[in-house]
Amino acid sequence: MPLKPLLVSALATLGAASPLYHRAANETFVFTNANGLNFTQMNTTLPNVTIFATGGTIAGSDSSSTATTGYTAGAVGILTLIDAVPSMLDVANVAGVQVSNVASEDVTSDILLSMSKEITRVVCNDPTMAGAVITHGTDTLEESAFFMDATVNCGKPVVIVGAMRPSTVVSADGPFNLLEAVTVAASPKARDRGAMVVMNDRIASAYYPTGKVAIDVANMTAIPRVAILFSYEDMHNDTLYNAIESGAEGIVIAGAGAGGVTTSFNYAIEDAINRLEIPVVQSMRTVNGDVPLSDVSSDTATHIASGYLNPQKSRVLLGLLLAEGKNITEIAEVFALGTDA
Ligand code: DAS
Repeated sequence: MPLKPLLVSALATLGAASPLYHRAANETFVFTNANGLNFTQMNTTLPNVTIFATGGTIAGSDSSSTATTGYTAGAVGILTLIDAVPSMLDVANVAGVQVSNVASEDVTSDILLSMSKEITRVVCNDPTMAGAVITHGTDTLEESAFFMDATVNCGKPVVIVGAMRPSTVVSADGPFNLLEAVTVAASPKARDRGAMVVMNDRIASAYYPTGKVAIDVANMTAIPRVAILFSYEDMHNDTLYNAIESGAEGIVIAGAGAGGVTTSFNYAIEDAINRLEIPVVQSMRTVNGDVPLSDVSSDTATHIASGYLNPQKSRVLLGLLLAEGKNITEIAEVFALGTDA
């Protein structure tokens, strides 16, 4: 549907484009909004959704149309991904923002912090925008989803989507996943549900248990380094001290059972907390489970139990709390919101 001239004059204020914005030289856009977002369609009866592309298999490419392994993740640009799903334009007007184009192992805290602020700026703070979609590799998708859940707090949907097969394979699942993600992000029913992951006909919550926090990143410039240490029989204390000496400002333990470490390592944890003032969160190396505070507490140090948060989500939360400037006691209070006694 062509754009109504009145709407164009009312809304088409050309803004200075952020460095995040990607615009192919040969692309034709019918509408650029006040934040510099470019739309290939502006149907005024449809909601507006912005897709933030980070890379991953959903943007993967290979010269063979049957290659489902060995392809390059994060190779195809956002405009190509949008063009591959014309039916998306029956659901929403979409703008694409190329945040990065990497395999998800290479998504950094800097990328997430910058993207979170951009989502707040161009989606949350723009009443004409319904929601945001993030295309992402699946390997670390839950970390980024958790980060967005904690830091984008306006009630508009943020939907993270990936794919198991690259965009160039004959059976690519990315296009349909992207259509479903945009459909969810455009829906009023998706509001106030936190960040969600949409793949393979399913909608999952980025943050499942209780104790959810809202963190304001507006004034943050960096996320402090947090190391995850894996617990095992014969675990050596020097892994803890080496991580701290290398610059870790917080530690997460992927503990055995309910956060367990060797007796000797437990003394090292208490030394790190009491003498070095480094917060140590005890999580679990099992795929699912709960670390209750009662299983890691003592009278001699402020232990922190991860509750239902796995090590990678605990790392994200601890980094954000450190960035807020919280001390060990305050950090322990936040983690306690999501733990059983
Ligand atoms: N290497 C993976 C990644 O980018 C591929 C995927 O998206 O599944 O996370």
